[in-house]
Amino acid sequence: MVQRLTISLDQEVADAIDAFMGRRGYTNRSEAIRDLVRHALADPAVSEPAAATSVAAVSYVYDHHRRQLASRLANVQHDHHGLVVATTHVHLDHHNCLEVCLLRGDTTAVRGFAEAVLSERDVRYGQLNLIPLAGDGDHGHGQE
Ligand code: NI
Repeated sequence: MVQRLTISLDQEVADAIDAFMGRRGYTNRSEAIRDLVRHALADPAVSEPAAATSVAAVSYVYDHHRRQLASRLANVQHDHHGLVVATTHVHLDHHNCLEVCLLRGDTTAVRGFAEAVLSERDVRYGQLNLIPLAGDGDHGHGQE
């Protein structure tokens, strides 16, 4: 069964959808929006109720030669040392580094960390994968 919904969008959002359609070769707006919504709903950070604590992976690529970006990103991590469980750094080529930070802690703090890192100019392909933890982070590995 198909349901028809009428939605209102800002011009900016409508333009972004059209640009997305162009890049991916969609000819049908409904189809493009349906796929975007499906994708968003598959993200537990979107579809599950907000939890007080979360685990997350923040991944991004940056050019370590740019404006002391490497040391600024390291500073962000040190400022949130209680939140950062581990960081993996891969030297992709002469300029580019891929970093993945694994976080665990207060959901608001996790989002704040991701925003601080991903809003840095010259940080590219930034992505936050956030997994809410049920029951305050204790999902009971058996009875302890
Ligand atoms: Ni590197």
